[in-house]
Amino acid sequence: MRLSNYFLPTTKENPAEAEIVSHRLMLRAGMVRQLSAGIYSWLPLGFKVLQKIEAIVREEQEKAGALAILMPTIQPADLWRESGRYDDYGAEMLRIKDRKDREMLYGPTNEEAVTDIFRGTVRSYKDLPKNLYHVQWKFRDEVRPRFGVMRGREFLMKDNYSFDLDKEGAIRSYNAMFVAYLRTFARLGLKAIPMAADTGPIGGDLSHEFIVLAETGESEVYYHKDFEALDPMIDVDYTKDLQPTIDQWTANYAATDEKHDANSDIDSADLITGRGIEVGHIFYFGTKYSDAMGATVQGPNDDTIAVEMGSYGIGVSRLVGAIIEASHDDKGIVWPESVAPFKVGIINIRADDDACVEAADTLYKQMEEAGVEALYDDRADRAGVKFSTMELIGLPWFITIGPRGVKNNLVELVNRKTGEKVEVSPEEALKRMIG
Ligand code: P5A
Repeated sequence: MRLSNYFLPTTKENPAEAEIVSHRLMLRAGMVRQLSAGIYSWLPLGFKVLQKIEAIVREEQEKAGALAILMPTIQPADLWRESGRYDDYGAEMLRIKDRKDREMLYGPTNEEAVTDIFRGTVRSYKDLPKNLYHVQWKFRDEVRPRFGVMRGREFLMKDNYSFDLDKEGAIRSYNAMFVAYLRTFARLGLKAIPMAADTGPIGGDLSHEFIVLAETGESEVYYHKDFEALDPMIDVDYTKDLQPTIDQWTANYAATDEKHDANSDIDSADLITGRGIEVGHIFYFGTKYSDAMGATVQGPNDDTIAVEMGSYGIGVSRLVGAIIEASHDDKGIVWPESVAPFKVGIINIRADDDACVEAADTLYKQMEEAGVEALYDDRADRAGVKFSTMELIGLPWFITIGPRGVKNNLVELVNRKTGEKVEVSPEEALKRMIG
């Protein structure tokens, strides 16, 4: 992408309304624009990151056996009356009326909607287990929307729902999601710590939050001092019993919200206090919704069985902010490669020098042809402006092309994270970006 053709409205000034670093950097890097309190438009750079995160979340869901569907954002109030949550949800729910005066709502979550699909389509225990996911916008009229996309009113969530014949099966589904979440967050370059949690308005008796450590996080957590060294179950066989690994893992390393959590085996001397951002939350709630809404199947002995359910959420739009909180420096964002909007930036430091323009154009074209995502700063600006833009938007690599290097067939390859610089030929730079 040539920057002259792109839409990257960056700013130098710190926006006054932004209290935390990720919000400041997202506004300054031209990733999002606020349309109304807690409601954001996503500009090209921000949208690209959002889509990359979504793609990784989806891949890990598919690997764990979940099937993609898409449910609507608008739901009828009557469905929520069946579960009893229409009144429970309170002022967080955005309630609307259609032209026929029917009560509708903008979905804050989809347990009711998915249970409705299930009860209308699945009849027999032979069709179980099933796990359905979607990635869809939600609306929660938060009392205090803040921190940009981190606590929005409209936000993008990956939510999925498991249906099993019995509790044992439901726990298996829960465990598979537990592991899928660890893998998802690891691929996003994050260390996310599971923490036993309250179930709140979703309900149920088993639940874990996944917390990314960040000073600006809204929750206080205690976690094992060796947590950072843990390998989050990178290779996993989903057909195996995951319970022993999860038990061992949660007993020894998972975070708690109180220093002396009864469920934790962690020696209090090994606990570190920190703050964190909740990027995911999983729930097992048994037959809460299937009982209330009549989601039953015919069992093996011709009996009628209410299905055992769980729901699992990842804050996809919140993750954009959480990743920046976890990965930035005083110059700007430092994207992990897996979600970076482009892999490499190309800077021509002398836009008025024909040889430099030609060298930069050529390298950019070769990157395009090789399928390397490159952002080419071909503007007439000063080199300093181009450097600060690249540092601000945080691409993992950038390549600078100047008159001295062009004479000797050399470019400078810079690693955004370490600041390490090497002089290599353009061919070598290209090779490294492909590799
Ligand atoms: C699980 C999936 C649920 O809603 N029902 C379906 C369950 N869980 S949750 O914890 O309430 O939300 C799941 C994740 O969504 C993100 N999230 C938010 N992100 C941005 N702004 C918000 N206001 C917001 N509220 C929740 C969090 O990452 C949460 O873990």
